[in-house]
Amino acid sequence: MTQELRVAVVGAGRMGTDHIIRIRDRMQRARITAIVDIDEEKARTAVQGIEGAQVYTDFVAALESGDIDAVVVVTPGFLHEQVLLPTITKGLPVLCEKPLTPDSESAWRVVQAEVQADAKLVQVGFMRRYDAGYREIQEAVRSNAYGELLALDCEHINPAVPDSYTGRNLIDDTVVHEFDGVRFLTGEEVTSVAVRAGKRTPLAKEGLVDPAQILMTTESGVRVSVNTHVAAEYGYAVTTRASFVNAHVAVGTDQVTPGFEERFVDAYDTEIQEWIDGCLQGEVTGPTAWDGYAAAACCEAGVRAVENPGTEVPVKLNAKPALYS
Ligand code: ISE
Repeated sequence: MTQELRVAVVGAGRMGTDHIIRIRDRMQRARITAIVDIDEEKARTAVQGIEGAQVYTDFVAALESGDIDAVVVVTPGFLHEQVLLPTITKGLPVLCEKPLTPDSESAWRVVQAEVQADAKLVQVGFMRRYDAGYREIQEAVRSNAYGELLALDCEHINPAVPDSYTGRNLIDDTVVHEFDGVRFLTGEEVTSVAVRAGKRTPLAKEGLVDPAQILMTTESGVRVSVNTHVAAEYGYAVTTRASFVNAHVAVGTDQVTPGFEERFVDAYDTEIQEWIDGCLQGEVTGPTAWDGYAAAACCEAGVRAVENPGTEVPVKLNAKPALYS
């Protein structure tokens, strides 16, 4: 068994840099041997202080270098597939920041590539599964400590979003976390999505429903609401209140941070360390390509719902391959 995982990080933007610093300074049993970015300057800046790491502008060259055991992909979502497919063919584990890919058709191609390889190599970066509060709720659901789960009421607040952010991104960049979170907490698929619009903040980006309320239903009928507000200026906040028959559990209610990096720093650290240790044992234990595909299918329904406020849109899923059972 390898004692130290040699990691290539693909993408040296905001989140890529965060993961590079995390692996460099805080993770055990891993070292970065390659940083890949089409912008060579960015990669050169990110590689500073990392002994022995090489800079690449071409991912395939890094993959073929013989110097990496695993890959972390932190490029924009529309570039994920072109990194994931050759990595799966090569048989290396890969942690892919969310979303897996921008739509369910391309996400399904990733699932099919794993089925073909007969190996679960991809882990999707749904870091909330590693958050202590989320794990507390999931444990309460699993143990039935307070009776059945009836409803989840969530807040998802961002201080600001980039100029390029659209109604589609509200769903596939922001609410994608709740789609996965709901699947994680309930152990069920989301069956439908609807969006309610209301009074807009004067700070809302043109054409954006902000705040918005995203409503979901799960297979057993758990009712979910997610209040989004992405031009909040005052900070970043993510809360979840789980209502059970005999009690409620609320998490994140007293946490307002400048951004998601601070709010989820512990979750990211746990996520990446568990991933490293799993890779060294030859297994990927976190959210799979199937989870990424299912979230993409929810996003597709969500985008239609955001375009048609008030309409309940069903989530369409292909049958789950045996690899993920
Ligand atoms: C960002 O990429 C994240 O992952 C944050 O958690 C989310 O709140 C934000 O909306 C996304 O842009």
